[in-house]
Amino acid sequence: MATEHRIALIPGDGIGTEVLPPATAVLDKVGARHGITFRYDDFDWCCERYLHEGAMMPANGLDQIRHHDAILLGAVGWPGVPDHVSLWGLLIPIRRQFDQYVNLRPIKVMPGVPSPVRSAEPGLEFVVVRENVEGEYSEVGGRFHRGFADEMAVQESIFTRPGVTRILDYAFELAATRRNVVTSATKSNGIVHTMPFWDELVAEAGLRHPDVRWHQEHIDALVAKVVLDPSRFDVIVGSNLFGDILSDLAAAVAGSIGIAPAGNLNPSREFPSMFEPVHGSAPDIAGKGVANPLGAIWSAAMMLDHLGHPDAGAEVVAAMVDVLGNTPVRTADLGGTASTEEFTKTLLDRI
Ligand code: GGG
Repeated sequence: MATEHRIALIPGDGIGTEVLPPATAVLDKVGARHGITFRYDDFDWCCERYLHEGAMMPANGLDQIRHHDAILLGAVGWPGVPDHVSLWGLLIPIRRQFDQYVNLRPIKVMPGVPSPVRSAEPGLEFVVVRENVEGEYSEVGGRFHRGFADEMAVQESIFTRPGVTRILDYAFELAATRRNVVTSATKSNGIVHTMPFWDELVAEAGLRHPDVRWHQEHIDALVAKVVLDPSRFDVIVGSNLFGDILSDLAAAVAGSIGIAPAGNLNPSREFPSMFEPVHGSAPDIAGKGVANPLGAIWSAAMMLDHLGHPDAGAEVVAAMVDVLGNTPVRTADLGGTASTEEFTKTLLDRI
């Protein structure tokens, strides 16, 4: 039976506009093989809009996309607009309003993509589960005595029992489908209220999931271990800030942040989930047609999984592995000379 999905496309800024067309081309091709059609609605919400109209998206923007089946986003951020303005004007309202409290970031060493870490063999994989709607990403705080010698800034973090419990349960349940190991990242020797609270809730989650082994690591020691021996990890769970930093680091360990995908998931499915490459808008290469589209394409594969088409998603990932493992075609971030278009064509030919 044919299935149609309505997808909100938000290319955003810089290379975001260059990597979404390859992702939709891949979706259309794999969709045709599986009886899935996609109807795309484009939203030009970006920093340029902010510069002209004073807002990254219209006041009713969230209402415009709340009934889509999913959101595919490119990248957010551009010189001339402070990063916190673009992030809080677009990405964060979407994550929060649609209760996308899980940021799922799989890491995989692909064949033919050398890792800077000697022990990271092709096939090595683990996943970072980032809490996505609270924690250190908070508007609570303020700037005081601006312009005076005693100027200061105060920033509060917010960790709630329901918010931390649900992300930990998600991580433990995910681990139960994998290698049964959760590593939790905190810094409870230095941050004395929120982080010990998180650690206590990890211990409680461990009691609810007795078959899953768990470890607690201070974030500083953990990043060193991820670089030195990534093979020891399976599911790493962390707060909004720690999960963000860890997953960029882990993507670099896997060879390039250009490949890494992310799903901002609303597990209850009351609202659409959003899929986006981990990389940003990359102003240094934007407009040159050389961006690696794999982060966006892999994110689209995660979207297929989420929409109930795991076979189609797996075909996309298999085609990625095929191109990287069996052809020399690469974009510049992976040491090649292929343009975004050439790379995408090679991939499409293998789906
Ligand atoms: N495609 C991801 C992107 O553009 N990210 C911009 C960014 O700064 N993200 C920070 C975050 O995910 O919290």
